[in-house]
Amino acid sequence: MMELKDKKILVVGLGKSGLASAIFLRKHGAQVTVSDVRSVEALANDLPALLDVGVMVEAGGHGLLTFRRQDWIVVSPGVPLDTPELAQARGFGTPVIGELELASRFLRGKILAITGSNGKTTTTALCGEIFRAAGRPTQVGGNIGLPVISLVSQSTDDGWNVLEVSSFQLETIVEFHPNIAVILNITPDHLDRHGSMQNYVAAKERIFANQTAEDFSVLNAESVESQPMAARTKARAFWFSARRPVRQGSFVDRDAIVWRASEQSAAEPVLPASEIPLKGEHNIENVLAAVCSAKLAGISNDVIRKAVAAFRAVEHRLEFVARLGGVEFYNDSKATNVDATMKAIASFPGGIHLILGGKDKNSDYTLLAPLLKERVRAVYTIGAAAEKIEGQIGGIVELVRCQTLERAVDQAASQAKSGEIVLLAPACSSFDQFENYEHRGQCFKQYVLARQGVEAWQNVSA
Ligand code: UMA
Repeated sequence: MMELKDKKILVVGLGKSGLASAIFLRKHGAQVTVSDVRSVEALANDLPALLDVGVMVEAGGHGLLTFRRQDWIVVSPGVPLDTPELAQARGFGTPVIGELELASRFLRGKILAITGSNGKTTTTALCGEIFRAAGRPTQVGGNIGLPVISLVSQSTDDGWNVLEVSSFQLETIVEFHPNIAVILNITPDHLDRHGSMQNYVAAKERIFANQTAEDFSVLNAESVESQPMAARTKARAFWFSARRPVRQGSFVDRDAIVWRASEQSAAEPVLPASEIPLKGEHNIENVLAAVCSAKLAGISNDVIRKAVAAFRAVEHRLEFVARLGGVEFYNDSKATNVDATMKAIASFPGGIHLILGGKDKNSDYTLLAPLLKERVRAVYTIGAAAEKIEGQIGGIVELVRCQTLERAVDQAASQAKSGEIVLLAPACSSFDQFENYEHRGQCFKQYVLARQGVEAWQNVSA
């Protein structure tokens, strides 16, 4: 545990993580300053809660002086680590950690941590449901939306903390130590921040860094990075695969999800694949990873089977929104990279009207070409990345430049025929036009649902 009383601690970034960290630190007696690039006006909602408890706030930029003479610096996940201010602080020997690391110093109970480029929110939510169904005291948090520091006060020694962790959070861990750590998959994402695929993979692998022979690492047998990682981890490696049997772990055997406890044991059926209530092959992998984690935590097949069957898609992940005039609308606003968009497209046989665009993350959209050709009728581009996307996929499918999401929904809805799909799976982050991906997904749903009125009117006038 860290001694916080009277320590000078700077929190960088006043989003969800920064706010929760600052309040936690202040409650434990630290002298806290928060620094954010946003203006006082933009931060207005959060300021009273901080100022009332004696937290100092620097708004409108990070001052070099503010980063001096601190005992600790706690950075929010979205803050890049290579800024001059942080470099200066490190030069003075000031420890720089993230909110996940801070929280893990105080969190009680066991930790199941899940990372991956895609599917981590669904898998985390599903694991949370399975662990709860098994009667384990369970808290769910992390990148899924609730900062881990907010889980500390309710954590108990006999409980489980089921955490979604991102590469941003893993970059700043020091002692964070999950009992079970899962890497679902690694495909290009956040290259604008990490600089290279190698750095991104290395950040993800940090999830295993502090594990010991008492712990479990869970890896995807279909991922090229997995074998070398399994060789490096000190934990016991377990596997999951949607394609072939694994030595120990979970896999698909004919129509069943099965579990093999060790190389010497026979595989036992856990649930029929037909009972998985989620669309897309990628969700089979998510369920396999959740089954593997639950079995490693000693949960019975019967509990797992019931919890999986009762699970519903998480908001903004291939979420069904409405059927209007025979056209189905799906919100996959969380598809913030090319691989996630490919998985979303692959979940439908064809007839897709796809909304793409937002803030580019140095992505390669040409990778979408084969699936676009095969399954997509038209692409509707929005946001800052529109031009780059159009340049890379031009000539493959019909392109409609829409600029805004609202216009894209209108255009796609009017072009789609009965039996076809309108899919928001933008392959980009949302920050050019929205607060975050949740806000983008909410707006999409609002625009779609507003069309119910349009549809009703058209039916009457027809
Ligand atoms: N800021 C600065 N200086 C900078 C950069 C940002 O002051 O150089 C400020 C911004 O002005 C803003 C604040 O930092 O006020 C935002 O901090 P943040 O981006 O870390 O956002 P939080 O609200 O704290 O949310 C974070 C995660 N955000 C990111 O990783 C970008 C949330 O994940 C997470 O749910 C939340 O903590 C709780 O744990 C979102 C995300 O997009 C969903 N994650 C990425 C992903 O899933 O791909 C990794």
